[in-house]
Amino acid sequence: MLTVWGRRSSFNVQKVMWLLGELGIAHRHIQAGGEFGGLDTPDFRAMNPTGRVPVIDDNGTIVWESHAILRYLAARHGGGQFWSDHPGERSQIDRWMDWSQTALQPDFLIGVFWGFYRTPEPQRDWPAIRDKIARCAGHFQLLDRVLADRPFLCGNSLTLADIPAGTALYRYFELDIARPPVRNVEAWYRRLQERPAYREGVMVPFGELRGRLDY
Ligand SMILES: N[C@@H](CCC(=O)N[C@@H](CS)C(=O)NCC(=O)O)C(=O)O
Repeated sequence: MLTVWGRRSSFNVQKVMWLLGELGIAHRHIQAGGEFGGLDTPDFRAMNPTGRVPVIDDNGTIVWESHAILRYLAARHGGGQFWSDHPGERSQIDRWMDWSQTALQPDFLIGVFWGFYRTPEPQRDWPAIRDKIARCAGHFQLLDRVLADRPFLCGNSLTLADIPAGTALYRYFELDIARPPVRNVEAWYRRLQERPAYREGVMVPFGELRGRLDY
């Protein structure tokens, strides 16, 4: 049986839990990292030398790095549903995954979620937070334009393209921050919330992380 390591409160773990739910793969889940610890043991480091979650073991195939896991799961278990076999179509999906990891995630997860929510109030760097909130507004306005003529980032159905950026939506809309109206993104978020795998994997209350700078 497939095993996944990683605490449910981890953004990167949530991407994987969401896809596992979409694929309907029976799995064993081991909470690890944060308050659960376990990332420094020799056994864990032998699986993932970086000592981070998520990690999966799929009958002896060990994969770490959330996007590598998403691609592995889609290729191994998705039958072309979430990640196309066609190189051109696949690149459409890949570019949104890479954009999320290199543009949206640093500005939102590091800049806003860590800078604002996870940082105790007296330590908050407000000019930096305001800058990151504005950058995120720009990112979501960009997605809003893309979603003007399609229900999901790469067309009519959910693909891996939606997973990294879509995982950010729950926290983005829950945080007490200024947001521009982004009607198409809001409609996309409602569509994602209709999916049980999204609700269970991603919509995990995160109050325990408020003002907490250590993992
Ligand atoms: N680029 C990696 C980042 C992995 C990462 O930084 N994971 C965090 C959780 S989101 C972690 O393991 N932190 C240590 C901890 O939770 O104890 C990925 O996408 O998987």
